[in-house]
Amino acid sequence: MKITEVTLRHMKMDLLYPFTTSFGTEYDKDFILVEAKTEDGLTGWAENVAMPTPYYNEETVKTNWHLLEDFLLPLILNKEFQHPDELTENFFAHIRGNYMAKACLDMAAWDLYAREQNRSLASVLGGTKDQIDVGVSIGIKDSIEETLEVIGERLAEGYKRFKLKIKPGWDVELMDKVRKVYPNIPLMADANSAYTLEDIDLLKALDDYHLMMIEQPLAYNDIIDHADLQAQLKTPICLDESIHSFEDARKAIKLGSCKIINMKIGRIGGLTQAKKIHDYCVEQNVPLWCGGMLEAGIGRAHNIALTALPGFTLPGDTAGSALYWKEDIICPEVIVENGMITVPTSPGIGYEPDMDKINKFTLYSKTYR
Ligand code: OSB
Ligand code: MG
Repeated sequence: MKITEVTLRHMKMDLLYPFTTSFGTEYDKDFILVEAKTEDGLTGWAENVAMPTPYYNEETVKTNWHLLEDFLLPLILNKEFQHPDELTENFFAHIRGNYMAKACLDMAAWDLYAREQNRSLASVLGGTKDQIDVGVSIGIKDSIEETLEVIGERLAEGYKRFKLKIKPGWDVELMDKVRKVYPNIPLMADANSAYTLEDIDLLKALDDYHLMMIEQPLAYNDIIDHADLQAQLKTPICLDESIHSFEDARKAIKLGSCKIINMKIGRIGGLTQAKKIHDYCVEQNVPLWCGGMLEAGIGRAHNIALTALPGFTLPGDTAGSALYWKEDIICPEVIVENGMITVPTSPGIGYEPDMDKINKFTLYSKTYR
């Protein structure tokens, strides 16, 4: 297969509701959409998940455009490859870091590879599920009452796991009040690196609320202090920000820095690397779930396909389109029914890109040949 043309689009879509984490508030989604064409006339799609600001990780929309235009696209355009594994394992192997930039081309190549065989992306990745369980990530609100209301709505919609964003001052009291109203829901917290080991007493206090896990409590680049913390906590630690590669996952598991991993395709450099981490976690008995980056429909479609793999044993952050967008960029939208999404079986990502919507939300585009 040979990719002969790639169009990058700088997209901007308003979020229906602002999303607040310990590192900031998002009001809209500003991202790069990738459309890759082959010499045989196939089209593959992917979303880049770098954010406009370097607050979640160090990559941004601008650094990703730079990496794509000046380094990554010249390495793949008009180059023959047999399998999408070759992108990250071969063409990009000498480029350090920049996982989100690499991931979006890997994902477009996987979509093309599936379409070439007339198979769904889930099936070519080794997916075994017809349906996947879905959880929801609930941002920091103005009040605990408002949070309780949102949990109630999501519960009624069928969501199977409730992740609450926490930060210093929005943690123990929040969990205490939520557990008084909802003693048994599958509940977890995500700190996005808002604490240090000096907060050990507070983090231990969270052990009283039988949380499924606490996600990334300590520094975004740490696996040493997390191991120390895990040894003192009953609640399993799940790592998000700290895991960029198979090697990071192997070392974190070896050190006991986490008991669960949040897989984000963008953060770890694409689907080839995601499969490697998946297989290792299955071997090591480490539960996995698929995280989200507030993707629009095309990014979500990749997350849904990956979640069909058997090692994704916990509900992921793949909530339906209706929680983010007035209009999504795929047809049909991502629908969550009884807390589940049906994994599409049509070729590639399995959702049709909606060109009218895509054009409507495009600020700027450029085609590379
Ligand atoms: O830490 O998982 C995170 C969104 C943006 C950046 C980081 C994170 C998140 C989410 C939202 O939690 C998950 C989603 O609904 O897509
Ligand atoms: Mg997280």
